[in-house]
Amino acid sequence: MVAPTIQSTGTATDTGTTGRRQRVFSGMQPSGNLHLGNYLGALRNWVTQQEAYTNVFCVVDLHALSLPTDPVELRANTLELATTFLAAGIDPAQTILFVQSDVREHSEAQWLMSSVTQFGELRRMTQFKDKSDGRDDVSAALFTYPILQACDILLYDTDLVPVGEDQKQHIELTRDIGHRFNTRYGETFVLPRPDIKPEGARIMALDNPLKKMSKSSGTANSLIYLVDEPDAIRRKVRRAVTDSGSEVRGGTDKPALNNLLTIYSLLSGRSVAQVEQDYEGKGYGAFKGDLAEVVVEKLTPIRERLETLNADPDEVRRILHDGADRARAIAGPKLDQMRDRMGLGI
Ligand code: ATP
Ligand code: LTN
Repeated sequence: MVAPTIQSTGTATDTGTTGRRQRVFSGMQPSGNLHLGNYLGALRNWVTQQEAYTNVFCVVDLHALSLPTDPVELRANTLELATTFLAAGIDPAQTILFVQSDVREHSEAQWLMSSVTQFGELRRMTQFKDKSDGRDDVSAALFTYPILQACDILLYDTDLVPVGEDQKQHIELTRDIGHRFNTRYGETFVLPRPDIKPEGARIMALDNPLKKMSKSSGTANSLIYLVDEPDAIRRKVRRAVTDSGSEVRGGTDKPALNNLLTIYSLLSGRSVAQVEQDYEGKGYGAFKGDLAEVVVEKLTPIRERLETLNADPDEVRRILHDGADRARAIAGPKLDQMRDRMGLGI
């Protein structure tokens, strides 16, 4: 039994089947500093679409426990990630921003949903295969991780989930198990769609355009962090690999250039074709020099806001606690409904 098929991209004009304002949910793990891939593939879209939707964004600290974590580091990373969301433009006045473990409904819902999830479905998840790398000594949490992610999404009657390409399979699983619950116990969940933009959904490593830019498997020169100082950004862009040839023109045999052109285009607001035209006859050197400045110009305000917000962590904690209260007010009744329909409690 599989949920009805879906399109992966939603638009701000979607009204959904219920006629209510569409709800967006997304989350990120507090597993270290955010990089340009996280920003262009996910966070930037959260911010730009904020006014068109009702939004719920979450720092998924429970998910971070699926790999070995140091408690002190986890707590610091959680605060830092939430602060980065705010610095990038998430507005707590219009958006619910909270820490996953503060809303305990997620963990309870996970157990309930694990009873409608098949072992074989989890075994097919490519992120599990990548992260476990064939080893048996990984945690059971790494295996059941997608059930918790499904609960994050389903508890909030989510219509759209803005993520990068690598999360598509998890959203499909969310639909499948949500649909199975609905069929078995009665209509309870909205089935969400992934919102994956065609551009920026898979930013590649600067030193290897065949691998995605990634926190956990990246080398120092493969990624640009949102908190990188201008000089570090310039150095990394200068060292980024390019393809053979000298013309600034993308193409199927130019993975490195395609990646740099995508980054330039998304950050400058100019289309790839316009950028190619701008650099006709100018060569890689000029292009990379300007690309570095485009990145510096976009990331500097975020880094500066982050520094300001870091000076008042109690204010960030207050925003997160308020967000958790608002999240609980939605997730609580949904969990009660699940329990009731499954025959739990007397
Ligand atoms: P890890 O390598 O530890 O899995 P990550 O860098 O891939 O981490 P996540 O925390 O898994 O990042 O992802 C956060 C969000 O950023 C997700 O929506 C994911 O799809 C998106 N994302 C991650 N890497 C990229 C990338 N290279 N290009 C575009 N989007 C990305
Ligand atoms: N699995 C995601 C993080 C994540 C998430 C979510 C994303 C956890 N819960 C709910 C969207 C919606 C990741 O690894 N990036």
